[in-house]
Amino acid sequence: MSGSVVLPAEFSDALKHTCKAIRSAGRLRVVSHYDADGIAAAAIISGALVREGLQFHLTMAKGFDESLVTRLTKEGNAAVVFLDMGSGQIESLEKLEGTVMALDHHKPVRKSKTVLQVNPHFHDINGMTEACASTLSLLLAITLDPSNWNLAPIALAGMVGDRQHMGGMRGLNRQILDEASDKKFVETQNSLNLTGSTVLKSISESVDPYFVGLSGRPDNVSTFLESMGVNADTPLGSLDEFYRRKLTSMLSLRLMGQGCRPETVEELVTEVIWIPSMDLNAADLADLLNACGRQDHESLGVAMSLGDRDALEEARTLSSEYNRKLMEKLMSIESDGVEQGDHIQYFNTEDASLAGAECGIAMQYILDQSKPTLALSTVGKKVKVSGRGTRYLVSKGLELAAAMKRVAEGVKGNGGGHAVASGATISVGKKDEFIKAMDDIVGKQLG
Ligand SMILES: [Mn+2]
Repeated sequence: MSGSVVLPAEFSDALKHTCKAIRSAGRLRVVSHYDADGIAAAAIISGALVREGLQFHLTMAKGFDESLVTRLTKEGNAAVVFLDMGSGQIESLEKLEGTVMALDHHKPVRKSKTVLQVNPHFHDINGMTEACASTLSLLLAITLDPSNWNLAPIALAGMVGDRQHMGGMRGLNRQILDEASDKKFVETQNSLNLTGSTVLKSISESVDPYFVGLSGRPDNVSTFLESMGVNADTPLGSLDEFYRRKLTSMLSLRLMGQGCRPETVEELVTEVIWIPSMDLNAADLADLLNACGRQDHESLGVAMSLGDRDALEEARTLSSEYNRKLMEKLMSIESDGVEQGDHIQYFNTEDASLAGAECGIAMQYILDQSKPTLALSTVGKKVKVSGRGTRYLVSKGLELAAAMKRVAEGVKGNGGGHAVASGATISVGKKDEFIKAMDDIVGKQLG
């Protein structure tokens, strides 16, 4: 392995075999997932293939389904590589002709005799917290050619996109971050987890974290900064130590005052990963990739990651439009509150694509911490439900995904997800019944 990344021998072997298969394929079909990690993984593999002078055709997919399999079968590819998916669909992958590879960090069903799987789970490495699809793609890229270390910043954005940086980078991700800083592709610093060209903008435009009374309200932020003697027009990074500390403690106090859980307050100061070549940090890049994915502009995300400045500007426009809509809804939740059940709280929202983010941020920063939150949006004759709890509520017995699944199926809909975040789809007429039943079952879980 190039650089100082240490891997179990079998893991290195799997990467080397995959490299060999890619080189001998001639032309490669690449399929990746449309979220930040998937787009970052696709950008890394694309960059590496271009450097190798190999031809490829990339498609970003919302998920793995039969229509994708049918399409790939019809194409009759000599070689296909799946990124951020595939290990859970091994049976379907085995039916495809040609060389089939999967770089995936989701729990694999089993090993395969015909499909080349690169998956951390096979080597006792946690794929939820220590390696994502962009981690694997970078490892493959640097196995192909160590010059591909310059793609490491994209991988770091993918890790942030999959929330693997929470509580600090670990394992393989940590190794990549350390090596990328040694090689000067990134710079790390513990600082306020905010972005924006001035202190004023960093706070007033901040959606996550959401500061009650300050987010979306530049006049209030001006007064707040004035009271501390902080110049509103200074870039956050140029504040001197004294004011930086003062600002950090005041913002922490505000988050505590608005009822945030201690783990949320702790996230205010994080290891910020600066990418000098792109003039932004890894979290910003992850946000931009998410914005591209959500609005069906994945190729923009790939181009931007590989250094296309126009693509970067376009992605910024998409992202700020998204943040503006999100901010508007959060401010209305802040001022008007939400509907209260005995054990849950809920609100209606128009844009189903924003519901999950609105629900998560409102739960974390604005609403009652003792009740999980549901966001409901009507799409045609269906109601899409996003649900969010907190890690604390999970520790108290909340199993939101199980509740959503059971209650949704009880009204002939469907639901699922994981402990903290989950979703359901039900028919419009069953909305009240669904809310009532959710309230009861969550009450039993937390009781
Ligand atoms: Mn992923």
